[in-house]
Amino acid sequence: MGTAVTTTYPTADLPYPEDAPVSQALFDRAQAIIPGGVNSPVRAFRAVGGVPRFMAQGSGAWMTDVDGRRYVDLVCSWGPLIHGHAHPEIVAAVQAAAALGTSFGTPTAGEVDLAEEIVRRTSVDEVRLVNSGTEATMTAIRLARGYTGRSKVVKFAGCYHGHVDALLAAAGSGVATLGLPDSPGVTGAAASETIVLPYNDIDAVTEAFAQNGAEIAAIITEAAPGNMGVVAPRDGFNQKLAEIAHANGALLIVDEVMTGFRVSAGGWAGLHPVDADLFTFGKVMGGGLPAAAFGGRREIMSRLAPAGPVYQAGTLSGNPLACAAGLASLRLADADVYKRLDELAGTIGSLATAALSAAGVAHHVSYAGNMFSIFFTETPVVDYESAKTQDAAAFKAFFHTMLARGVYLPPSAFESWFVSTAIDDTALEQIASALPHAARAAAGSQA
Ligand code: KE4
Repeated sequence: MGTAVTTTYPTADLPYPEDAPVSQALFDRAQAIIPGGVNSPVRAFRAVGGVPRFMAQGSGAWMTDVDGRRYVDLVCSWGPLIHGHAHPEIVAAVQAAAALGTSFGTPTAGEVDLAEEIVRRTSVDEVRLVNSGTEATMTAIRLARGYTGRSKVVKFAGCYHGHVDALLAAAGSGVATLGLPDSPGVTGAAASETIVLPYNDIDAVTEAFAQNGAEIAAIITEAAPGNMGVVAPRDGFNQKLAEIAHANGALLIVDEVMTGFRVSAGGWAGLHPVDADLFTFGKVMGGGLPAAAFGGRREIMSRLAPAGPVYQAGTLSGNPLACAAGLASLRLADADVYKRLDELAGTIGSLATAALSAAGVAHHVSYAGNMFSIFFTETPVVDYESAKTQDAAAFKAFFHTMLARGVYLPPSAFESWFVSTAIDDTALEQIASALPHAARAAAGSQA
């Protein structure tokens, strides 16, 4: 039974040494029996090198690794933890649910409460709870194909919608991080049904529909992509996608797994309404436990089993502990929380650009609400091709210097940074003190 690690490295003793012996020992064991030593590729530090840090505990804005080193967390479990680690109300909700039983395989009140909270916050009529964003997007695609009777799907290069066969073409996130030429194992048949277009290019979408319109079931897009680094949609892009799809008898699926309930109470669509037919959700709505969802117009959702013929199922869908965590997280997320998340993202982005500018490092901070990332390039980044112009060596030097100085960034330049309301002045001071060193390291890598 793991025990919480007490910090043996007071933050005053920064920077941390490059080696991480306890993480290394665990990583050696893990690599013997888990492919790549991790249960999700982007955690493996492959793009930045070094030993992935095994975390022992989190508290508020901080994580402590198994070597006892504390970090301000700017990954937040890849988005879910808008209130930080081990928020007492979320922990209490999970503990109370667990004491009543961990799973029943029956309907429970908590999943109705969570579904009602999602419907209240968004434009969907109905919602189905699942266990991961991948399940949500996979099923939304199946539903769109079932509803339209068509098979082709349009996606955008650099967008990542989970490891769904049909959507692993030119995907972002870990696929981009590892530079994988798509993914072996995805059959030609699956990939042939996918049309990959450059992001933010509405003319390309118009052309694709001119050529394939009658066969296209849906367009799927990240509401505001965070998986090629953060690249906001051009003004009106998402709504134009809806117009083109609907003019051709297709559906628009807006993937809010990352943006949902993070960038506003109603996600990206809460800031920029869009006439989408289906939405997917995840991350924040699970409060750090496995929960995701998809929802949309009643006439489409009612095609889903057992109401309709499109099948989808899940042993642990609507799990009581995940619903308790998600509901607690959403109920805590009032207007002040979203205001604070926006303030923190602005503050940290400004500190980063000040440090990088002082060091003479070509870069720009790219925002989508309170999601943001730093592109080490002079090229304006509007899509995956321009995102790939960033200087990987500069990011690597920057990342490791921040890590050594107690700030945990996503170990990939093709990811979003995430803030939590638990980031207080002490945490901000740690970030602010690390940034000039990291900026100089990035500059040095370019020398
Ligand atoms: P999951 O299956 O990982 O729960 O969700 C897939 C997914 C779907 N849609 C969007 C917009 C997403 O960002 C994701 C997953 N995000 C990545 C981080 N960029 C998860 C981290 C990981 O793969 O370990």
